[in-house]
Amino acid sequence: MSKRTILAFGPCGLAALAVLTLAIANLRADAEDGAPPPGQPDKDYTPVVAPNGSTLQWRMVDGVKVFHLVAGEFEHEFAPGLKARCWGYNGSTPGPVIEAVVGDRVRIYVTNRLPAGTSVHWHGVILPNGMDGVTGLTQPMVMPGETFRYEFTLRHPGTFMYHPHADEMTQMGLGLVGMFVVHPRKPGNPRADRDFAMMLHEWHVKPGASRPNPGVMSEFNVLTINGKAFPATDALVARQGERVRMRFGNLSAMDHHPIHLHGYSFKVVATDGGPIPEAGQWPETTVLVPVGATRDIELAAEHEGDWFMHCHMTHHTMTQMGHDGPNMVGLDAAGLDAKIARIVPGYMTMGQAGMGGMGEMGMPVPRNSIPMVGMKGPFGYIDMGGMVTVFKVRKGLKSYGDPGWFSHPPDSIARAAAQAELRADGISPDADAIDKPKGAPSRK
Ligand SMILES: [Cu+2]
Repeated sequence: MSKRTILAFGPCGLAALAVLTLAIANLRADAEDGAPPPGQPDKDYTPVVAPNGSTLQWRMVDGVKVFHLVAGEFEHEFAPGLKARCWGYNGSTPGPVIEAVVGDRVRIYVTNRLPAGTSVHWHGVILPNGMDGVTGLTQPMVMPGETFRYEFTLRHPGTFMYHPHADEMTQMGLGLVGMFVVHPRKPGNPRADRDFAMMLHEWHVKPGASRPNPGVMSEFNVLTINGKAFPATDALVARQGERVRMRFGNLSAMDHHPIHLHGYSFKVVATDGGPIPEAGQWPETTVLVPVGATRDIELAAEHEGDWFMHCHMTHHTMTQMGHDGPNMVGLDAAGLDAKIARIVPGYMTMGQAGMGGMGEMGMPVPRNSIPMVGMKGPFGYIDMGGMVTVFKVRKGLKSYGDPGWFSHPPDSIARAAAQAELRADGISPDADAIDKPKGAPSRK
C-alpha cells in the first residue's frame, strides 16, 4: 500500500491512519529515496524517484486528484560552495515531480509568490486549450498573490514537463521548471523496477554573484541534474537484474544535452509524445535530450559497478570554468615562473597540460563559486563537475541508499604495466613512444 492509496481513502479514523502511517514508515525505512525497498514493488506502478528531489503530494477530493504548486523565490544550493537566489515551485528547483495515472482527473492550484506575473503550461499533456497556460493567448496572467486553478483529465501516458509561459527566458532561466509523469493504467511489460526522473538545466552564475543571470545566450556555466551539480548529484542506485527506466527532461535555455551512460547499451523507449512502439526503439549509449523535450530510456541493470553518466558536451562538466581565459595548453612557462616568482613568491602558471587537477589542488576561488570542483574517488580525484552522476549497480541490495564505491573483483582493474609483461608482449614504451612532453607529471 502506498501513501497515495491512503490519501485516496479520504476521511478516515485518525487512529487507523496513525497505524497505517507507522506501517508505511516501517516498510519504507530502508527505501531512502521514496521508492519501495528492492523486491517490494507497489501494486499499481513503480513510483518515480527524483534524485535530490521529490514528488508532489496530492489529496483525493470527490474523485479528483488535487495538487498545489506555489511559485516563489528561495536560496538554492547547486553544490556545497555555490548558492543563489532562484525561482522554483514549493521551495525547490526543479519543482516536485507531478505523478499521476492515465484516466486521472487532476486539479492543480498554482499560487504566485513571485514579484512578477506568471502561468503554468503543461508541456506535452493533451488537454483543453483553455488549460494550456499561455498568458495572453489562453488565459490572463496569474498576478503576484493570486491562485489559479487548472483542471483536466489525463488521457495519455508519458514524461511531460511544466513551466511558465510568461517571460519564459527569465522565469525558466531562474529555475521555474518541473516534470510531470503520467503512468499507463497497466504497467509496462516488462515493468520497470526503478524509475528515475531527471530534469537537465543550465544556469549562468557569475563567480561571487548571488543570483543566476537568465539573460546570457551562451555563457552557461552551471549545468545541473535536478538542480544539482556533481558532486552534489545523488547516485542512481539499482539492484543487479532490475529493469531501470530513466526519464530526462530538458528546459535549458539554449543547449541540448547528449547524456552518455557508461557500461550499458539502452533503448530509447519514449519521448514527450508518448511511448515508442517496440519495433521503433533502437539501441544507444548516448541519448540526445533536446531543449523542450523529454526522452525515456530503459535497460536491464546486468553489469555491476559504478557507471558514470554525464552530458558529453565537455563544457557541461566544467562548472564555472573561465571560458574566456587565455589558452595555456602546451606553453613552456618554466622561465616565466622563475621570473615572476621573484616578485610574487610561489607563483605558478597553470593550465599548460589542461585543466585536470585544478579542482584537486583546491586553488583559491572567488566567494560563492565552485570552478573545477569534482570529488575524491576511490582511485584519486574525479575532475568532472556539473551535469554528471553515477549509476551504481550492486548484487542483492536491501536498500536503495548510496552503497558507497564499488569493490571490484580481483584482477579486474586497469593498472600500471609490469616490465616483464611489457617484454612478453613486445611493447617498448621508450622506443615506441613519441617524445615525453616537458614537465609532464609522473606517478609518485
Ligand atoms: Cu549538456
